[in-house]
Amino acid sequence: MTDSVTFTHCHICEQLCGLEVTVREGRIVSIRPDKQNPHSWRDFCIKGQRAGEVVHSSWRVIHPMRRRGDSYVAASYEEAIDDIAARLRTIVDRDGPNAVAGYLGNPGGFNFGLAAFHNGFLQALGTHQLFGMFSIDSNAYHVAVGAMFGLEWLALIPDIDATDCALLIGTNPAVSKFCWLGKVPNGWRRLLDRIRDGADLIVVDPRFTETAAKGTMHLAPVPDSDWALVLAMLQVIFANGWESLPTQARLTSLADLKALAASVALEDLAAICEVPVETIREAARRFATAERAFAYAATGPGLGRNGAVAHWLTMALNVVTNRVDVAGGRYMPNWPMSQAIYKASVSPDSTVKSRVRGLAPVVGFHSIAELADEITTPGEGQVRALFMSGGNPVSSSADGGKLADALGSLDLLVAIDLFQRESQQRADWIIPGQHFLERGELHVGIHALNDRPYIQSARVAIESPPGVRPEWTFFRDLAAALGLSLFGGQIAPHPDAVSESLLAIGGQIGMETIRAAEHGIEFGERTMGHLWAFMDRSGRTIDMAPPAFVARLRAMIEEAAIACADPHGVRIISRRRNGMMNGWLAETSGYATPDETASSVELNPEDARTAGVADGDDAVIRSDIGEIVARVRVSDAVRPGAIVLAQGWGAPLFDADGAEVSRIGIERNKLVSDTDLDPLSAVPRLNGTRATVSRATRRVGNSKVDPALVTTGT
Ligand SMILES: Nc1nc2c(c(=O)[nH]1)N[C@H]1C(S)=C(S)[C@@H](COP(=O)(O)OP(=O)(O)OC[C@H]3O[C@@H](n4cnc5c(=O)[nH]c(N)nc54)[C@H](O)[C@@H]3O)O[C@H]1N2
Ligand SMILES: Nc1nc2c(c(=O)[nH]1)N[C@H]1C(S)=C(S)[C@@H](COP(=O)(O)OP(=O)(O)OC[C@H]3O[C@@H](n4cnc5c(=O)[nH]c(N)nc54)[C@H](O)[C@@H]3O)O[C@H]1N2
Ligand code: SF4
Ligand SMILES: [Mo]
Repeated sequence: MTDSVTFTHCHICEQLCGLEVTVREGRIVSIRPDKQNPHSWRDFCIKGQRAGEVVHSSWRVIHPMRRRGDSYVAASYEEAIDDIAARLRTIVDRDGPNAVAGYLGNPGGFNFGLAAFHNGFLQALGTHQLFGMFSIDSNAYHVAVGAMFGLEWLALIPDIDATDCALLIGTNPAVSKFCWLGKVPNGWRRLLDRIRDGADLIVVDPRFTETAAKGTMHLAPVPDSDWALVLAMLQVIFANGWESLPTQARLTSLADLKALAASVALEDLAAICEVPVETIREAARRFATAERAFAYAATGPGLGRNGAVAHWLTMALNVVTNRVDVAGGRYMPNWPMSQAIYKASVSPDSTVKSRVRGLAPVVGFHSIAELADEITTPGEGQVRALFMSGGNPVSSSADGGKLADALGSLDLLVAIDLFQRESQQRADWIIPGQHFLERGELHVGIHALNDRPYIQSARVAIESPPGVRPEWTFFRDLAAALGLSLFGGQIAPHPDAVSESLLAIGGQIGMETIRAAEHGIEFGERTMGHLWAFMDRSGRTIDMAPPAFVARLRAMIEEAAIACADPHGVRIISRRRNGMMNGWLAETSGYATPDETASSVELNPEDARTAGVADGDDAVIRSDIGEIVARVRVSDAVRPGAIVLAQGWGAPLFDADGAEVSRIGIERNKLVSDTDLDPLSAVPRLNGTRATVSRATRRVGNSKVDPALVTTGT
């Protein structure tokens, strides 16, 4: 039998690496980088390489599964649609459409058909109860650029090749690969080339990361204190007259920003972030006086409780040193339609505040940290049904234990996933996910984040297991059963029709041309100045000191003064691992990479001594809301006062009968409160979580979990 070879791209992270997939007798035998793909293949990594193991995993959900008591029975799609439609009718008739909610996870967002139809279905139903993973990923950035530029979806790509100084704040691209709200293919290696040619790389991270190891300067602030560090840098820049303002756009409230920066003594700001004054001065000097530079903050500060202010100040740093929309700085990708496309393709347009806490949605979604309370708090609009599409918030979001209990109390929980994990454990229905290698689709939304005009349509590399249908058809059929018209009846109910309508917004390239290009197509030159053109067209100025941010910063300065006088335990931060994608792939590449201990806590020798623990011991990590036990790894790479727990581990897998078959690692987000949110962004304190460490008398694992089920994953 001959092999069949398909050229497509990976859908696991924004890099969308070109793949060459070989299938023999119905099985994937190799996945290689598609070197004819002009754009992205150089990032190709173990996650894409081992995607075939996910496709062929024996734990995959391969037919709709219906809950009977504590286990599941296989059912047909028709039975699923009939039952779910009937239950929804009852719920909506009784409680109204806002009793139905949705959660779209990260892989849900990477799945064009699923994202479009999940959102489209819930919008057609008329609910505002849409929860998204942005609140545990990027909200801090969205609210900051929204307040400054009027564009929550603004992607500002770092122009790595032309930069003389990269200031990286809470990002580890040596592992994560420069893909967060904009992407630079092969960005890490391109940056290494620049450094070799003499560029500065200043890394701000409480851990001496793989990225910091290649840097020219490393600053290790206290977790969640980047705002103080960046404010101090602004102060130094203003005091030395190093600012250089952009001429293409008008700035408002710059005087307020300057006054704020000068309002706190440099020594005090240095004491808050615990970075020496001289180091701050030097970093500010290098950044501000470099000919071309960019500052880039990502999830490190973004997932703390002070993230929105940190992101605002970082962007302000770029603006006052003229690093925006210029060579070597941060630029808006040159798709005239990129913003429209991205917004329209992934997010609904909702402005309704949340019922229980009264918080505004960000990019159209409520914070996932609000979901448990929305489910358990009685009253009109109480959530009674939930569609969970390609996400695992019990592991990925705050207070997973509380959320799991809330999910268990729903009248209807429908999960669409490749596997049954703990978020799906109490689902009434599990609808099979279709692996990305089984999907032919054009994800215009993610492609709109490219650093240059490039696009590729994914192709089907292998057929789905018999009977597994595209996920979007589930929502299409459910809408039909309920008599709902999707997309306002304006677009045919097919993902290609949605893609085409989005492509038409820009009118730059058509579907036929894209489909004909097996390895993707570059269709224009990279140009800059698009942000300024947008600001000009919309008559906007850049707000350098948005009032809500100023008020919050003032409050933080006061809080910090108190916190400094009251030394506490340690603060937890996260790290990503090569073989994992957030909480999935543990079952394949996650534990295939030897350094990837799932159940360890990394801490500084000083903190280990204080806690009375040594390398290899087990330690209890206790926060305000819970405790876990982890294996100690003493490491000089972590600054004192910070401890590192890898995020994403701890997702158990269940087999088709509902019994648990595998548990790897610890569920660190069970230590994070779902009420202690950044008031500007509604992000829980996933980084900077306060905790104490002490010697454990029992084995590694979660307190609520039978230790016998726990493996160390090494
Ligand atoms: N291999 C792999 N790659 C991935 C992913 C994955 O799970 N695995 N996930 C993808 C996703 S969804 C995203 S959003 C991107 C994210 O991409 P990044 O934002 O680069 O994510 P991380 O690699 O976690 O880097 C965050 C860094 O912030 C540091 N940090 C933690 N708290 C603080 C703080 O308070 N201040 C500062 N300055 N630093 C802090 C951590 O030590 C860590 O090194 O990565 C993507 N790429
Ligand atoms: N402490 C801490 N917490 C974090 C982070 C951190 O750095 N620290 N990072 C955060 C970030 S950046 C993110 S993006 C979130 C992610 O948060 P989530 O999106 O909620 O979590 P994931 O682990 O990505 O969810 C993956 C689920 O999607 C399923 N899946 C994979 N592919 C498909 C598919 O094609 N179809 C369907 N239907 N399902 C699929 C997987 O089986 C898995 O169950 O986690 C956040 N949580
Ligand atoms: S997971 Fe790896 S192979 Fe897949 S797109 Fe991301 S970097 Fe590329
Ligand atoms: Mo993310």
